[in-house]
Amino acid sequence: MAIVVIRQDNKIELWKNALQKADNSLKVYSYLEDHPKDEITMAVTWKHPTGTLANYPNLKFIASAGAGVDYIFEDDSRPKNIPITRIVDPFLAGDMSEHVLAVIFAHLKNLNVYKLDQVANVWGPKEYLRIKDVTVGILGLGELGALTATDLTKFGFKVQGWSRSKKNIEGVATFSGANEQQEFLKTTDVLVCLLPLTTATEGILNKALLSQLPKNSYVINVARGGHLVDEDLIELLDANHLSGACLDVYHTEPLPKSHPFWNHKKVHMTPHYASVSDTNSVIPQMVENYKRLNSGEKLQNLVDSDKGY
Ligand code: NDP
Ligand code: OXD
Repeated sequence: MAIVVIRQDNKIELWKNALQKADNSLKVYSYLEDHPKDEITMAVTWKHPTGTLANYPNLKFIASAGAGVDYIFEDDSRPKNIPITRIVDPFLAGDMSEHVLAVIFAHLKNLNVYKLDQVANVWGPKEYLRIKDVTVGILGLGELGALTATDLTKFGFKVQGWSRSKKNIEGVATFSGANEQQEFLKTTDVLVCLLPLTTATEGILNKALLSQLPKNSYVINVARGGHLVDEDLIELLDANHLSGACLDVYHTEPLPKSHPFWNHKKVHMTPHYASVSDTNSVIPQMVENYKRLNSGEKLQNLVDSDKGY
């Protein structure tokens, strides 16, 4: 029984060492080194190269090193009948909430526009927004969306959220399902997307949906690039229906240099780093799940394969 770490960024050794340090009885390999493939029962992965999960004949479960699992479902060659787990972690949720708060405050006070003015040597005072006049609407009221919503209420924002099933969150107006989406959108000044990417949510941030927001609304996508129809966003920004957008995630990452977002004055970009799994905090849940796997107990933070999240 052994664990393989599969990721394509420069954090593979960090994860391998952190797992090993958490329990030195574990056998942990990087997928890049020589390793006994038939011994591997758990794969700890983040955006693995397509096809790599199929290399392990005795794989018993796949642990996503992030909250999202869309990239696992996209790999058709993955072993299909084994459990998938994901990260649920207070730092991951807290870091996302802090990111969204920072973006919203920058929007209220025009900070990104002033940065452009500064670069162009322009002295251009602009009207700003007050917290009490702004309603933030969050698509997705799960681990990250619910905390972000609650934190926003503490600063005095009016907050509402939309999810698949009805929620009850203190101080937050909640909407659910297709029937209540229009009502949610028409009073949302700042829209934050914190949905998982599934067949049901792909392309949800399209012209039909974004047009229902009031004029001058602002859009924040911190979920997945696949939620957004890029051309529709640009059309609504250029038509001055939307006042701006802040994006952390893209269809292709890194975003190709030729993409129009790079030079669009109303698009503010961050490089998919709104919130990142902290090994110190999340490794214990991975080790616990490995132990549960070996003793036949139910795993924590299981993904529902039918729903895709
Ligand atoms: P959760 O699974 O905890 O929450 C998902 C929420 O979306 C739930 O409220 C769920 O509703 C709702 N939802 C799902 N499908 C639909 C649908 N079809 N219609 C309406 N609502 C729907 O996810 P997390 O909060 O942990 O994470 C959300 C996403 O954030 C991740 O999947 C990932 O893509 C992204 N992320 C981005 C990061 C970044 O750095 N940019 C970092 C971490 C995550 P219900 O509760 O009823 O099931
Ligand atoms: C995640 C992410 O899903 O970092 O955890 O995007």
